[in-house]
Amino acid sequence: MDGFASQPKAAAGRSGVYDALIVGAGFSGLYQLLRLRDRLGLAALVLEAGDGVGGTWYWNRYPGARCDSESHSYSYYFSEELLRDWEWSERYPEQPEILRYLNHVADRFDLRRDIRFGTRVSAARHDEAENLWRVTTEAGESFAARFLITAVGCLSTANVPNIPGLDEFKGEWYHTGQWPHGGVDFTGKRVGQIGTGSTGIQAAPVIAAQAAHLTVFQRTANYSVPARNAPLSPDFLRWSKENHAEIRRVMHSTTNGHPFTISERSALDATPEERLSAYEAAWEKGGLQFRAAFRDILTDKAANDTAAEFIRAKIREIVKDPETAAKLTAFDHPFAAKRPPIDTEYFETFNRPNVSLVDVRASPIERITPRGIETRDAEHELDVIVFATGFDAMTGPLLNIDIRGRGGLRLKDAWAAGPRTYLGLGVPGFPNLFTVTGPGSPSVLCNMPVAIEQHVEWITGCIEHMRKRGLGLIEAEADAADRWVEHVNEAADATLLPQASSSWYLGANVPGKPRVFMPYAGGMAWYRGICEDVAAKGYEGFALAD
Ligand code: N01
Repeated sequence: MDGFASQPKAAAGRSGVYDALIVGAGFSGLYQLLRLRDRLGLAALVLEAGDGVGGTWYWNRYPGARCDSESHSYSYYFSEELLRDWEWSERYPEQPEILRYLNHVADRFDLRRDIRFGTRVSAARHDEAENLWRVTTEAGESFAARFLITAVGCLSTANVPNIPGLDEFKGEWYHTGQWPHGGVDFTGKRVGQIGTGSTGIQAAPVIAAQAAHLTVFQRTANYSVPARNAPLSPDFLRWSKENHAEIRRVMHSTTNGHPFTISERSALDATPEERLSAYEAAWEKGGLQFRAAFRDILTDKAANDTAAEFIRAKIREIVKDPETAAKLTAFDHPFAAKRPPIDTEYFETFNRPNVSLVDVRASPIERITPRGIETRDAEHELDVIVFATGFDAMTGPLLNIDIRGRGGLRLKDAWAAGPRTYLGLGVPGFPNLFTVTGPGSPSVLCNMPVAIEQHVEWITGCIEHMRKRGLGLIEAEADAADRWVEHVNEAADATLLPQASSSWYLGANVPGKPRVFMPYAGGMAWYRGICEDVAAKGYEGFALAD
């Protein structure tokens, strides 16, 4: 095939050669399919491991699973009709409601007919002679396409720590990211939960309300701010429907793609009284916007200390047992240097008589026994273990597929020292591969739908550009990727984010994973400008060919 002339749909079906294969039917994959198929008229197919749409939200069904972005911003903004159709019920959308939303999108735009469910991609190889990606699935099926677009999510590869003895545990165990679809009944059970990240902080209060006893195993004390979830009022719903353009404008103008702006004031310029009053107001308001109370919370350690101290004092006020409060506030990193959770009565949960906290930094988990979890100092008898232990983030879902580029180069080898991309969109040595929200893009530091829409639209624009010019090949240049990786590091170093040594942003939660700061911390709005500029300059930093 020379150049790039779209396959007629029926021809693609017969020959098995598509214009584009998209891996994953979550927020990214659904929108990518819609753009390529309905806007460019391409033959595109989505391959999805699950039996339904939803991606991350298809798998993460753990108790309390809810998004930390506010509902009215956790939506696609590409369609006014879709925005008008859909009504969220609460300030933060709960997992079942997000799944209903994504199913609604799939139905409304008739996407299912181009999605193959129950199809897990195991390998993808670039065939240089034919300039095609050849994709194989776990079941042994083969597909081919000019473009391969990964829409595999950033937090989709469950990280179950390798603790000796798990095989011998007589009870049940679950990872929050692979939760049984029928749910888990904790009634009368002694439950142990390992992990106190965003997931664990959402799950613990809900599990505690049902279980006979909950033991939370905490390795790193985590900050959290009340979410203040509540039903959305008719006034708010009306306001948000009448102000889509303005909400979109704010989301597109800010660092994190959320519908609120960050204060222009320094925490250090405020008097102690002004600071306290700003933090009190932010605490009352709740949610991720707490960190927007001052502009330098994420860039200046002294400013950050003021926020950390405020939260520490709040936790001490809430938690009645001083020893438990001390464990919960023994922070080893600046506030929000790890992704800051928001919660519904997380700290209050430790006042319940059926909840206890084990500090596994002081008394590490040594093994899992048939009866429970053994730490250095005690054996905790359990009926259920919940691993809220996070994900092999960002690179995990990509490296789980055996992706091979030019000359058989394995992505695993190309990234042995850490991910190396250009804009988080392209990888040198891997022509015609696009990575939606890939490492090196703002992705997880941004309200995800905002990051996803920008990537999908950029990729679509790029393919359209190639088609108009009869070009069939695009590949990130090695020196452009080197410069980008350097810039990603500089952007991270300008913040306090790399100071959280156990953060998954750095890959530090997975033993043996290279410690490289993966997401782009320079801000979504800034990044969007860079991508637009690259496109305006004829895709500068990418090599294009027939
Ligand atoms: O995972 P995490 P998560 N022994 O990696 C602990 C998004 N998210 O699923 O900090 C003992 O943050 C680990 O301890 P430590 C969000 O972006 C979004 O909670 O490494 N403990 C930590 O406490 C979030 O950041 C929503 O010392 C072990 C926890 O497990 C991301 O997903 C909701 C351990 C893992 O925390 C990941 O969050 C939920 C071990 N061997 C999540 N291994 C939304 O609202 C790990 N831990 C959209």
